[in-house]
Amino acid sequence: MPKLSDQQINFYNDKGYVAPIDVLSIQEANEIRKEIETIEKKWPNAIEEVGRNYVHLISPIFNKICLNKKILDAVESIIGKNILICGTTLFIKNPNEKEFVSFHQDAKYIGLEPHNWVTAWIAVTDANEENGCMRMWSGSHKKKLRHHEQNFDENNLLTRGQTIENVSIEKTDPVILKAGQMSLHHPTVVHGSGLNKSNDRRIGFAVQSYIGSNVDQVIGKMYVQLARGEDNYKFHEYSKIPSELMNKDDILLRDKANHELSNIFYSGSSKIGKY
Ligand SMILES: O=C(O)CCC(=O)C(=O)O
Repeated sequence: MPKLSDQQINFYNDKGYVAPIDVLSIQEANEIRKEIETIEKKWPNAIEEVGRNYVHLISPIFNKICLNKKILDAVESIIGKNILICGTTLFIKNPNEKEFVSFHQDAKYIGLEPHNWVTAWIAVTDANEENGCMRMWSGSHKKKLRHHEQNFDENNLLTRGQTIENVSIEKTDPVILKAGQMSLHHPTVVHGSGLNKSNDRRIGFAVQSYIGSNVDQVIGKMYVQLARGEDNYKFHEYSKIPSELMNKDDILLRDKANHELSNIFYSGSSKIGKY
């Protein structure tokens, strides 16, 4: 499928997300899982906690996904042809653990303005109601940013445990994806996800986010790559594409990028969480 159809674009504009979109083969999705599990085995902790961010700066396989033509074609339908990759995050929920993602809006603490950006959530494994797929509050992106409590729950996969209270599950749509499919979601759509009650891992790789070149970072600094088109604004510093897995120089840059990212996510907070 090349660009999104008019029907898909209308769905996104109306609901604040669109899914499922076929982007990777099952073999490609399995290759990503293998890459994750290789890193976990050879370099324990490298992609844990704050290390779950910017994995595309230390792994050519992840970097290649960010540049995938099918993904970029769909993203272009939403934000236009000048596209930067400004960050990635692995959202992993292991079986028998208690991880969840509270209902939140991405735009609340991320500092990306204006909101000409979109998050691509790529399913590395299947994501369904049993294993805690994302749930979207359809249409909630049309209202402004809401109040978020900062709960710092240890099982919450969000930095501050930022939470929009009293979202009723009935209002939300499950985003059910097969491994290799993706969803796209809007900066202000309210979304979250529950527990993984299955016997296998639920793994999502989020490009968080693809931004138009006109989008600035108003809180701190992010390291970007040009995915498509031109960057006439030059708001950001650039990172290079990694040539091998876990190259020492790439790790240093990734650590620096993560330090800057923490400054953004915890800006104004007296407490720092583990992510
Ligand atoms: O992986 C999840 O369940 C939530 C991810 C998320 O909140 C996001 O990609 O913005």
